[in-house]
Amino acid sequence: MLIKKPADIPSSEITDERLYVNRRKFMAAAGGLGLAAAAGILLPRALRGPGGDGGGLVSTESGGAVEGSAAQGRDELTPENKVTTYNNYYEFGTDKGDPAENSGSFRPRPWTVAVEGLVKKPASYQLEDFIKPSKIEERIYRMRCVEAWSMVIPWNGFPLSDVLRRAEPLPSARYVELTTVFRPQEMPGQRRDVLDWPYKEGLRLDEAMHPLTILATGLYGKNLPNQNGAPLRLVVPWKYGFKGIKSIVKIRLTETQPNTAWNDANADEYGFYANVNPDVDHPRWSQAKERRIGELRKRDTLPFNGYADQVASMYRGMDLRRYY
Ligand SMILES: Nc1nc2c(c(=O)[nH]1)N[C@H]1C(S)=C(S)[C@@H](COP(=O)(O)O)O[C@H]1N2
Ligand SMILES: [Mo]
Repeated sequence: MLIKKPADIPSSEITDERLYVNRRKFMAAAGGLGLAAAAGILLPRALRGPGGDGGGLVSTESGGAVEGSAAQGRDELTPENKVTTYNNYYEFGTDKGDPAENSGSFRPRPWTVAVEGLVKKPASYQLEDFIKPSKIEERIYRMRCVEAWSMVIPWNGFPLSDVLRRAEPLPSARYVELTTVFRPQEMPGQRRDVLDWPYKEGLRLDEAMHPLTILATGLYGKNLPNQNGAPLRLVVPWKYGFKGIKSIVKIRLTETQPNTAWNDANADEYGFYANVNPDVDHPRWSQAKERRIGELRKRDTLPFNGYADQVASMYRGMDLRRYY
């Protein structure tokens, strides 16, 4: 995220090279059939979207949402071992491999989540009471980091709106602030002043209530690995990855726009909205293209990460260059 140190650049280049080699090996093993076919993970034309009624299907080929070549429009799942070893989770270190390496002794259970602020029914939940297994569904989402790489991840989770409704927001509630656990004993990164701990994120209430916004409890059908934000993290697929706060302990409804960890650290580079937008560059690099982890060629970045049909209306009339 921060990418302040030039040293980060060579290290990410090294990672890229390794991914290419792995992919080539995989394709060779498949006799040229291709990565997804070999792994049996070719996605159906329509990705699974919100709700079970089919009304929210996210089609990869619908309405011109995906531009470019046919190859560009194909959404293959990012291999699980990439999803769990290429992470941003500064509580465990600032390199992509650090979270997988340094999060082994983090204890995601027992876990308590507080829902508080401008709600009729503030409450503190044990994880088991907070998560209703019957509500857990799979959501295959395209994810896009502000660093211009992307992945396609099968999440397991439930809509954030479920918990917000349960708490009964007061009419004055307009925003939701989420906070990561503070455990410097288990999180070596929190012993350094990389960010103002604990990590915080925020959404406008309508964004938080949107059916695409989920609290994820797992990926690839398993409990979330520590490095991906166990036991509970936010996933907002039309926003840059940094909005996806991990290991959440507090959800607070507020009247005013909450501070967020990245906005506090560098407001010019990381805005509150952070909607994926190919037309608004990060001050130090373009956002027009992205590289899917595991792929060689860059692809065009889509407005709202390809979810414009479902979310653009929330921003009608807003200057998205100002509210980036
Ligand atoms: N608490 C916390 N949450 C965080 C981060 C972090 O450093 N700390 N990094 C963010 C960034 S920049 C990204 S891209 C995503 C990465 O999620 P993933 O590792 O599951 O892909 O987590 C986000 N959530
Ligand atoms: Mo990110």
